[in-house]
This record gives sequence, C-alpha cells and structure tokens, in this order.
Amino acid sequence: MKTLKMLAAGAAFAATAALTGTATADSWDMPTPYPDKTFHTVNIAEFAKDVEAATNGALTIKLHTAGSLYKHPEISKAVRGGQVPAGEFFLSLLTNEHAAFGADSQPFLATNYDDAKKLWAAQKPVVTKLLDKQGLMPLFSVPWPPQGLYTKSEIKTVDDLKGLKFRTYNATLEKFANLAGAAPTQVEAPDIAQAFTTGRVEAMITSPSTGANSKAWEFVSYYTDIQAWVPKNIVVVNKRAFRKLDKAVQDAVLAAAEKAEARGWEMSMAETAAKVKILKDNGMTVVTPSAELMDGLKKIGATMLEDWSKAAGSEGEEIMKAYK
Ligand code: PCA
Repeated sequence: MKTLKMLAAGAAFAATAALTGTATADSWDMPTPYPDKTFHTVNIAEFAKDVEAATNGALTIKLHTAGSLYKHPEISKAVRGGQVPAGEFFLSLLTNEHAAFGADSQPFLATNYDDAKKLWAAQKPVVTKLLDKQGLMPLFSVPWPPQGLYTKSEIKTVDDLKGLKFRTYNATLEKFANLAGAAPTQVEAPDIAQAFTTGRVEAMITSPSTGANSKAWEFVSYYTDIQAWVPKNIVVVNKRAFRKLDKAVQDAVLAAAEKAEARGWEMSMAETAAKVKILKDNGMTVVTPSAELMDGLKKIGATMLEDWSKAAGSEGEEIMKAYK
C-alpha cells in the first residue's frame, strides 16, 4: 500500500516535471546534531528517503549527523546563511535570539505529551513568524521524552543537588542547575559519556533516550523520573533554497515533513517506556521522586517561568494565552 502510494506520488511528480520541463536533480546537505541511533536522526533519515522516493530522485538529502558537518550551535546559522539548505537543532538553543523559542524548555510548563502538543500548537505560529524574519521556514518539530534526573546517589531533596558538577545542554537548563545550587557545564549529547568518565560532570537532566544511548549505567546509578519538561528539536529549511525547488518538489517536501512530524511524535512516545526499561535492565535504580524534591524543583520552575514571561514579551503572552 505504502509502496503503491509512493509510486503514485512519484509518477505524479514526474508528470508535473515533464509538463513544466524543469526536472533537474538537486542534492541537499543537511547537518544534524545527534548520533545515528537517536530516534530523531532515524526519523529524519526516513524523511529523506520519503522525499527522494516522492520526487523520483529529483531531490536527495544527504545527512551529516552528530555535529559532523556543523557543530550543534552553528547549525541554525549555517542554514540562515545559506551554507546548507536545511538542518536540525534543539529549538530552545535559539532562546538567546528570542525567549519564545524556549517555551518548551521551561521547567514544569508542559510535562507530558498531551500538554506538549498543546504547547507546540501555541508556540508554532510565533516560532514560524520569528524564523521567517531570519529567512527560515520550519518543516517539522519532534519532542524528546520527558526529562529525568541522572545521578550517582539518590536525590531526595533539591539540597542533594548542591555542588554537583551538572551536564547541561542549553541556557535554560544551565539556569535551572544554578538555581538548584549545582555547577553547570555545557556538553553536547555525543560527548556525554566522555564528560562523565573524565569527571567533568557527575549528574545530568535529559531524556531516557539520551541516557540509554549514552549508556548512563556506566557512570551513574539513579534515574529519578521527574518529568520536568518535553523539549523539541526542529527541522528548518532556508526559504531561498526552498523557493528554488520546483513546485512539485516543494509539495513533496512539505508532505514528507508532515508525515515526519506525526511519525516522530509516535516514536518519541514509544521511546519513553522502552528506554526506561533499558536503564533498568542495565542495573539502574529508577526512582519516583519524593514530594519534597518535586516541590523544590517546581519552586525553581515557577521563578524561571516568571523571568521567561518577562523576557518573552508579547510573543510570550501570545503563546501562554493560546496554551491555556
Ligand atoms: N536529549 C538531548 C536534548 C534533550 C534530550 O533528551 C540532550 O541531552 O542533549
């Protein structure tokens, strides 16, 4: 069925291309920040295959994963500058450009998939407008599983986090760690294992996915299921590069993107339980957080949300109004 549909889409494309007489083959380099095994990367590889099939090879997308072409913090700039036509990055990395990009990384604002979906519906129009000003267009966005706490010993209260060398992945998490009294250090996902084994860090907050993929059991023993936020990756395209494509190819890219977003959310949801099981199977203690710990963390979250609202201005208000 799927094959038939793809053939039909390919045939429709070939017909359009023949009509307009502009069938030329394009090849896009696309940088992504996370390793090949990461479900986001798997989903994007599938997206690339879908585009190639639907356009009969008129557009091929070559992935450069794990920060191999551009380091993670450079990817959005490379797409903006037109060095590459498309790329993936962690959406809230753009918080330094506008706080609205970081709504999904605010602690305890949206902590499950239903709320994350509502938050994305509220955030997407704002993100689309802001990206448009940078010459970018979102193709699709997919969440990580809810973020949990990885430590060497059991954490019963926020006080237990004091002084811990804490791995972070964005400015919001860095602030969270600081407010909890920990000592944050920014480390990209592919470098997590090394940062722990060399003693640069000793604790982190991330998803069961990233924990399992970096074999967290080799350097920490406890996973506390705090479900603190559900942050997203986004795949964007340079608008100039997109406009250069034939209409039929553009349509094929947008259709594949829509499919990739739906598939990515499904993959993310399936990932949560599967990866927590892997943590357990490898000897980690999976802990339900104490009420005291959650109270303390939520207090920090409330302070941060106030600061975020101020920083995000009218765009932040627009998001919060739509979300509530
Ligand atoms: N994994 C990525 C971002 C959020 C997540 O779950 C990381 O740890 O860098």
